[in-house]
Amino acid sequence: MATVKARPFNFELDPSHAALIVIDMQRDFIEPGGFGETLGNDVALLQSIIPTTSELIAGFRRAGLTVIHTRECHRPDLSDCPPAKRERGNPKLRIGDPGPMGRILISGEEGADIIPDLYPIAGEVVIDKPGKGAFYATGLDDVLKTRGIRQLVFAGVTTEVCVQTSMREANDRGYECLLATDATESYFPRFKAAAIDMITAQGAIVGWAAPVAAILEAL
Ligand code: TIU
Repeated sequence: MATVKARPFNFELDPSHAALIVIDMQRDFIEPGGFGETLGNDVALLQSIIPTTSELIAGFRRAGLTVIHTRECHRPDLSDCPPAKRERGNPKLRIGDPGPMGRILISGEEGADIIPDLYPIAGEVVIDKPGKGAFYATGLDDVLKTRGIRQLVFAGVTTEVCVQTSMREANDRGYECLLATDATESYFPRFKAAAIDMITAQGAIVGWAAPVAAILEAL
């Protein structure tokens, strides 16, 4: 066990049963011309966490621990994209439309892939997910159970959408969840702060939160 100084109280990290989950660090959310920008967001905000997320991934790799990456994306025929998701709002481009990085949020297109700075290395699991949560309609739970994983450290984007949804799904499945606060970001700074507060309130009702340096120190 290794103690991580965390909110709302210390997290006892058991490296032999822990994995890092990096949520949706895709070009479509972080670079101009992708899904995030078509929704009307300033994607530059998300770029600030690339160095810290890279350090966190490197720390897990150095320690020989499991690193899992997710990508929010859909099949080219959109058969796994509910019309309610595609038709929501008034974006410039919808899921499946052609954009500067290929079709928006479609598996296999440049925009749906993970940004080069955080690219998975050989042997790391990449989970493609059609929803906001990483467990919905994916094999993630099986991957984790097969490896004996019981604790999950979360990084990625966006804090209050795909990260928080995935943490809630994980918490309900019995995983202990720790959010890396400077390796996650939102298009809305106040939503990030509120999400961290919600997750850690009521005695870590969803999970714990700690900066990357505290997690690396414990590793
Ligand atoms: N990955 C993820 O968070 N998907 C989103 O659509 N996030 C937004 O904040 N829009």
